[in-house]
Amino acid sequence: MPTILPPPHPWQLPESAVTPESAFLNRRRFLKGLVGAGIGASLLGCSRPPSIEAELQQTLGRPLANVRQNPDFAGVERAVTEQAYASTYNNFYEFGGTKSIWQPAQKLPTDDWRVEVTGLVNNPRTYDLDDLTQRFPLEERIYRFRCVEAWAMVVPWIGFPMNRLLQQVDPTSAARFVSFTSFYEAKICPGPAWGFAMNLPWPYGEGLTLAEMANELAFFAVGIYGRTLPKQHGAPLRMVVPWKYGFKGAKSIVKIEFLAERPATFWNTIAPNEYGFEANVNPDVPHPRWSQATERVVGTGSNPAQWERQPTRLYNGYGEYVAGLYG
Ligand SMILES: Nc1nc2c(c(=O)[nH]1)N[C@H]1C(S)=C(S)[C@@H](COP(=O)(O)O)O[C@H]1N2
Ligand SMILES: [Mo]
Repeated sequence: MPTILPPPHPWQLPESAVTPESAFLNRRRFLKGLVGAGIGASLLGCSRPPSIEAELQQTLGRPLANVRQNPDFAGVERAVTEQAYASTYNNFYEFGGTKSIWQPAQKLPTDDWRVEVTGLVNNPRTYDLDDLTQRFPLEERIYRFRCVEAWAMVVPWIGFPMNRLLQQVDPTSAARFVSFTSFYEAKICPGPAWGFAMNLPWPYGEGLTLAEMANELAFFAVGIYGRTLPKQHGAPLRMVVPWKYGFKGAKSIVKIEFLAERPATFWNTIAPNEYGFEANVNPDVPHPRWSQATERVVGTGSNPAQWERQPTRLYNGYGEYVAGLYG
């Protein structure tokens, strides 16, 4: 790795440099009670509207109707993360290299979104958003979420299993891998400040094996907290692969391609020794520069540096669904 390469994640910065503590205190104080989890959560319950509240609220999507709560994923052993945290503490490097990209990400253009499904499939096709949300019944799933940087959340996603789309496009027998490509336009996406000296491998892309995509946990999200996805979460369509580190979940997907060979992916291209292709959550496999044995639970206190630490779980706690895919 060249020495000029700054951190792809702000791992060595003190937390206070990434997310000013005062901002969190303010959000905590003003947004507590504003945002709840789940279908139909009211976002209007707060009597005092400071600017951050109004501004965050403007980033939220429209309420989604006809969403079934999937009883198999109705909750985990932890509380759902408050949206005031989840929707203001994000990774979306197209819009900057810090956790605080929720405002810059509003530049993402989402009108007339199209997703092209192509490659080794019998029924290639391009979907618009209505196709996706009307063709595939929407369900809510509460999933654990684990970033490779060792922070974790619990997120109420709304969307549909990847398996549904898989059945519809019908991969050929030659298909072994799937690549997922995020939106990118250089004039809209400044990238991280440290990226100026590097030719980053845009657009952001991720990949799965066909078997991983077919697993019942693999999910396409079009919503979160009862509404369509805000831009900072990867509107209007993003991947959710809860047994893998968060970077595997590409945001704002424009293309899905079925392939015979493993695709190149964004972080794996930048630093293959730090970001494997498989990237299953595993407490016993440390990142080269930090332990993965524990994780910080986002929102468990006003100071991110003091967020509660909990043990990391193999496959992020989803071994019963996915262990059979490996080994
Ligand atoms: N296109 C794109 N997708 C992305 C990223 C990104 O920078 N660009 N960051 C990834 C990482 S590292 C994480 S942890 C999750 C964060 O998702 P969230 O902000 O919705 O919590 O998005 C993933 N998907
Ligand atoms: Mo991440």
